[in-house]
Amino acid sequence: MTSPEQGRLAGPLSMSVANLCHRLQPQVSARTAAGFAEVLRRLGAPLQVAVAGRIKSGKSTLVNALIGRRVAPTDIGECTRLVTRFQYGTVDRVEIVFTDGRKQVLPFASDGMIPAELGVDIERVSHIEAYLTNAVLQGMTVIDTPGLGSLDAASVSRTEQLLGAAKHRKEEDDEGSDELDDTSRNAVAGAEAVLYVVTQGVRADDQQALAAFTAATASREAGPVNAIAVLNKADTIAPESVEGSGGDVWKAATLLAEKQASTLKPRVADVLPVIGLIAESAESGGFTSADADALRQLAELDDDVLQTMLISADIFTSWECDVPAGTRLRLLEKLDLFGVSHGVEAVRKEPEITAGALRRALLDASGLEAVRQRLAVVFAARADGIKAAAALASVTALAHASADPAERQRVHDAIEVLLAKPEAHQLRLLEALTLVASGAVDMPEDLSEEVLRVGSNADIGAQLGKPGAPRPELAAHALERAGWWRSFASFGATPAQSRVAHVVHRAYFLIWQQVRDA
Ligand SMILES: Nc1nc2c(ncn2[C@@H]2O[C@H](COP(=O)(O)OP(=O)(O)OP(=O)(O)O)[C@@H](O)[C@H]2O)c(=O)[nH]1
Ligand SMILES: [Mg+2]
Repeated sequence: MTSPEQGRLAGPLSMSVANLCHRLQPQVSARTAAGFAEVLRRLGAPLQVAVAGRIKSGKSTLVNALIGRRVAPTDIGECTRLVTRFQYGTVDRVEIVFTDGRKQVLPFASDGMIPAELGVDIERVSHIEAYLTNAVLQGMTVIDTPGLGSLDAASVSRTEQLLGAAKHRKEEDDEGSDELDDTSRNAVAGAEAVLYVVTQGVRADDQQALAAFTAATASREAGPVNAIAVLNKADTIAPESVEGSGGDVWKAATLLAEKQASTLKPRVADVLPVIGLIAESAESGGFTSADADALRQLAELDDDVLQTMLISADIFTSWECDVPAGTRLRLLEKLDLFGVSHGVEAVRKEPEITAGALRRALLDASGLEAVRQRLAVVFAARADGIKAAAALASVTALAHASADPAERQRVHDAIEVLLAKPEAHQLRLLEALTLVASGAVDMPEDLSEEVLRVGSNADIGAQLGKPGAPRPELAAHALERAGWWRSFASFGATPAQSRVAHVVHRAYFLIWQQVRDA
């Protein structure tokens, strides 16, 4: 089958789901067929990653850092109350999408950002679509969301709707129309993965939002498969408040993040500390050579003086010194006190350091690289499974919503056939992975690690823990592990472990077949 979206499908399972939709389309009602068309469109699009979290947790700042461009308004303005989707486009363009489906082009502000104020009635705005040429967006669509826990009920409901938590607001009265009704729209509109932003305190509504998301994104318990969390604003943590930090900010952040990970379990696998503000400045061109010069000037100051200035933002900007107050304010906005202090240290260690190397040092200090890597491993490697699972959930929901029992049956039968295919095994593997990662099924640590390795990598060498090994060795190893897991499933495992073990056994078996036939 050839359709435009298939060239970009995430993998074999997405391909099977796409084929299912194509095949069924002529056999179902116009309304269901319209839903399938939407499912197909989404299957072919990059993974939809929502950046979610409490108000002012630094979501938009992190979005800018990830895209590598300061484009999402931060701090104030109407836009922080709206959902903005950043997707790849061949020309930079921003559109306001209204609730009635109408669209209006929105010119960029003079600083290249999406204007903070839209100049339209915000009550009638559904969301903003930003098409950008940045290459990162070819791999994923990033969705900036308004803060949860804000006082503004409208923006909360916009986010919850996007995350799939919305109640179906009204029953549709347009029976027979080809338009998607709310049920279908919600079924196909939910984000597929979430980057959850928390700051120092994890509260009840953080848990709630994550729970709502995981419940909505997959027909099965999804958990750590499609959610990762970051502890943002790591620079603002007072190390004295964290036992065992030894006064080190990053160590304190790491310890705190570990604690939060246990609180947020099983919704997320772990929590990575990050400093979004520094990452944004380093990645989006915000940190300039003039800023590097200013850091060099500050590095010349007497250390006692500098340490005093770094006690608070007020002292830093109001202290009498040779670096102009305006310059200091600018540094503070881009790096905050921790970033300034870190930058000065880098200069002192290496007085000849270039602006580029300084930018690189700041980026390293921000923790963004680890977040990117995690995104790549967790989301990119699992995109096929995640997208296919989301698409199947939508297809199921569309069938459920259908008034025709024969149509419902036809769709369910087709799904059954699909689930029996070898490529559908990765859905079961994702499920097993979730059970193990969340601790719902207890496994000895080395076995847990093995399950995670097999389930989290796209490359066979990496799945087998033997990257780059020759094929015969990979085949032999896969076969050996397949046998081991089969006997573990039969002897020595608890019933829950046994179910996981069967899935892992089959995963190894399929890997063995693949390597053997390659
Ligand atoms: N010190 C520090 N400040 C940060 C960091 N990340 C963001 N900020 C600041 O926090 C404020 C809020 O950042 P935003 O990115 O607008 O937060 P948001 O979560 O998008 O806010 P809403 O959309 O209004 O909910 C801004 O002043 C940022 O500069 C960080 O890592 N460290
Ligand atoms: Mg925001």
